[in-house]
Amino acid sequence: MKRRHLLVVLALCAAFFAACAAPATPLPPVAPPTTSVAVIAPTAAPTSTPLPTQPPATPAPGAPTEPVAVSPAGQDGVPVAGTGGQPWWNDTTFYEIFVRSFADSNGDGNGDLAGLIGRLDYLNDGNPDTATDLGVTGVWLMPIMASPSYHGYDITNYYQVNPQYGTNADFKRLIDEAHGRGIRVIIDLVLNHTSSEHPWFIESQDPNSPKRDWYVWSDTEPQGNGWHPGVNGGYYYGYFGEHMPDLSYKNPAVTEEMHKVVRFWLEEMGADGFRLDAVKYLYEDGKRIEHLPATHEWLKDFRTFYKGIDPQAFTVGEVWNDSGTAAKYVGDELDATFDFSLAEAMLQSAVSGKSVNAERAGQTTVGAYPPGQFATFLANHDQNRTRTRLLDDGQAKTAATLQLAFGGVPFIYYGEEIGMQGAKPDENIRRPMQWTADGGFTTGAPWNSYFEDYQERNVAGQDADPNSLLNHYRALIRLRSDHEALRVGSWQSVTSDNDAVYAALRSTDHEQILVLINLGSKPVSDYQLALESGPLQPGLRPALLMGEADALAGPAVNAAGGFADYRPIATLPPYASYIIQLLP
Ligand SMILES: [Ca+2]
Ligand SMILES: [Ca+2]
Ligand SMILES: [Ca+2]
Repeated sequence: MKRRHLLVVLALCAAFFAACAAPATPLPPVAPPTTSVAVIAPTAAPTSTPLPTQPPATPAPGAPTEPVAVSPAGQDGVPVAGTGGQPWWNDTTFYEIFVRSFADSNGDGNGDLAGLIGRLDYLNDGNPDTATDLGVTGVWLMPIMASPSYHGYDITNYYQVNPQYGTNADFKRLIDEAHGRGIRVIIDLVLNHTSSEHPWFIESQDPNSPKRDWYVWSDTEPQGNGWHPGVNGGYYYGYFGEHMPDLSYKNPAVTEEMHKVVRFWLEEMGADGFRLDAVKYLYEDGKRIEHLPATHEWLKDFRTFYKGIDPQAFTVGEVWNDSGTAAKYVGDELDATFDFSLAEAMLQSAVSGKSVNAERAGQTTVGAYPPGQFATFLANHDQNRTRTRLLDDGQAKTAATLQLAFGGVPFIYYGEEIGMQGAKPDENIRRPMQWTADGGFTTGAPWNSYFEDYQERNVAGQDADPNSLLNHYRALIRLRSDHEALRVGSWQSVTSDNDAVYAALRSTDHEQILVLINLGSKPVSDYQLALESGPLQPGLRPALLMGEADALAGPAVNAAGGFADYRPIATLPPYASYIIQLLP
């Protein structure tokens, strides 16, 4: 009860922030609030009233007094508390954190939860009146459970925080501190395999142990990859290597145990959901190792299980495939999956200076998933860093706009917002966060060295530069939080006759926004935009939410609600991002 209440309060806080935060750029008349607005102070303590239907009793001073809109049921019967009947995660901008590399509180060179808590104000200070924070409203923590490896994807105890990162009490404190700032916390959950040092697996090495069939064993060496000899005979399956034996989900005891783990993190530890690692590999059958029907069936049951504990809990899966394949896991299985194809296409458009990749992939994504139920990103902890794949900060800015002005649930990999660099091997794409010209990650010797440019490229330096990549990210995230069309609006590709110009229309019943980007390194004057049909009404007045222009033209709306021969701004400078609200 208490937990559900906290979530609702969080959702109300998010709505409050969205309604009250000032736009990043002062502009001509802003559209009236487009959502029914919660009236509650951001830091209000939970009251005794269970929601979801009751408005909070005491309005914050000066807050609007419209009724609270908490939709009782979403598209699939799951309670939602977000804009336009969408779940809360569509109102959220996430930030992926490798705890070991983010902030070290005790000088041992390893980042930890206390260090992360100390840096939460950088992510979101909880005060809607300040724009000096990044403004993210969710974090995904890469694995924080006990593990012998630096990365943590091989777990030895699913019920204990990695002692190098802190204690379970530290995690609960992180949850409190994050929630107090309007930040939700999801954690990596590794279901497919454990560490070979997990007590379950050590026991399983004994052919007569009751844990033997918790893992995938064969008496004889099977054909195919991923089989490793056991110390007491037999061969075990470990797709990701001998140190990561696959659990056997044919055994109901394994499912039961993992349900216990999920219940523990949701109920006792207060997590808001999970990023599910390597989820397409759960079941295997001979040489078939991914996307097995049994995996899909398991995830359907899993959904029933975790939504039964917390209907607001969020799951996002790693299914590293094309959009259509990844989307098959969404709906009655996971809440969302990461869209790897879209990420690749956005980077391709940014680096080539041509809009075609992002436009086509955008259409594919929108067609493949239930509205908004996909996670966007540019690069994650398994890929070369975004800035390393791009030529300069200008391209990093256009890539950021492509992502954050798209729909879905955006995730930003830590350091991406300052253009941190790094190419594989993996340790080099997971280096310490570059806070200051001295590094600023630890007072001791960092577990891994900073990237070589940390003295010039760091948070402190970019904080002071209004044109920095960091401040571009801050502005984009703030606009997304302030404008429902950017969060949950439909996405329509707008045709441009110049292949360097990307344009899209984002619209809800209440708001229309045109996204316009010059992806190229040269100014563009010869371009015309066209939208065959759309939701527009004649007489729209354009207002700039991002970008600078001497003059701004509105579209001549046609009978089908679209437009043709539209050039909102005479000349688009290199790598310029414009976000234009179309007001009635
Ligand atoms: Ca430490
Ligand atoms: Ca703030
Ligand atoms: Ca497996």
